[in-house]
Amino acid sequence: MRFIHTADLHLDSPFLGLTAMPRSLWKRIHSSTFTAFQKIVDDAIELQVDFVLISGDIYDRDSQSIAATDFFTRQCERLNQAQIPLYLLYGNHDYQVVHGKDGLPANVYVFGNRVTTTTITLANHETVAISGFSYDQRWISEDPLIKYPPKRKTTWHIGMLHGAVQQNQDNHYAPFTISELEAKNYDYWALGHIHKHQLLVANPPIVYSGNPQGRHKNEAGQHGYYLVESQGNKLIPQFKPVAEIEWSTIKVAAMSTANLAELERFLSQKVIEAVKKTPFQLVELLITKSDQLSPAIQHLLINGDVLEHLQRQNADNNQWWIYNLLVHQSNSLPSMTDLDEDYWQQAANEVFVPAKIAELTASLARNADLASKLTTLDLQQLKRATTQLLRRED
Ligand SMILES: [Mn+2]
Repeated sequence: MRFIHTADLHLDSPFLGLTAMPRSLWKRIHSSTFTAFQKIVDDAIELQVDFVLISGDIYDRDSQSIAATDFFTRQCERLNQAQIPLYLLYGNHDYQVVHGKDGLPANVYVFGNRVTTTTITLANHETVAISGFSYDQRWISEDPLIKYPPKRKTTWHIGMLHGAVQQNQDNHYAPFTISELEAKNYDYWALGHIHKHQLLVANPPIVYSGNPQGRHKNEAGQHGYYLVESQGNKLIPQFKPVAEIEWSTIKVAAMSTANLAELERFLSQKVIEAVKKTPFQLVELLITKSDQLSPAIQHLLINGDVLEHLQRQNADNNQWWIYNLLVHQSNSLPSMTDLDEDYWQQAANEVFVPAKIAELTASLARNADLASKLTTLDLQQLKRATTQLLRRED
């Protein structure tokens, strides 16, 4: 058996806040959520997978654009032509009351608003049960796991779920615990909601596919989907990058100079040396040790002139674009925008809860003593220390 697990397509994401870039680049960025999914469908057809799973947030907004629904229907039709079934559910971004399959082609199975289980028989006669549900409202605060059935007597059983691990507070996204998922004895959990791809558990796999295309700098690094293949009685996920555009940060210690042109040449050169060649990189340039520069140059760094010069000087290359330039004064923590601060708070709320810490420490430290010490630490203290660590300059 071979299938694709993806989620969080966020089709038609607006990419707010990116300005002053060449029109062709803007178009490429703006269509990147579409391009990434198109590539997944290309791969599904080329690899002749048995089926495709999408674990929620197909659309970025609950009021979907016509461009997005048209595009998605066309891609489903391509899979239909290739006789590849597609199983999908809606998440907190595209929640809706599900009535049938809403004009999607015959190969598409849309999970309704209650947990249901559907079964498919593959060409090799293996049977696969797939369980899941769609959000009918933005928030689902109850633990959905009680509604998922125990493992069926099929060859494989896969759980699909859009949600987040239970926390102390703000459990709005179908809160669950990892042990609850494990207790179902399924062969694979195809999760959606968290945009960073990761295996919560390796075997049997409990997997966030992440979103196939990062949408802002907090979604840096590689984005793609998981290709899952059976080996004996196990399912093995393999990450496949597809993102058209990757967000990255390049940190450069300022050189000591009073000459603006020289500084700009130096910065361009540093970016060229550090930048990844593929895919296209949206670079945030982080300048440290700026106190070595004259006040006049520091001013030009901060007021945006240097960024504008660098953008103009490097406008022709088709591998990267500097979309932002930040200056760090020595000994200060990098500042965060309000948006970043929101994401930080959201992530921190999810991480700094006793259950999560216990889970993390248990896997980090097989030493029970150390684990118990870590779990008795004051959470606020731990949060402060981690914030310092994550925001420090090097
Ligand atoms: Mn999402």
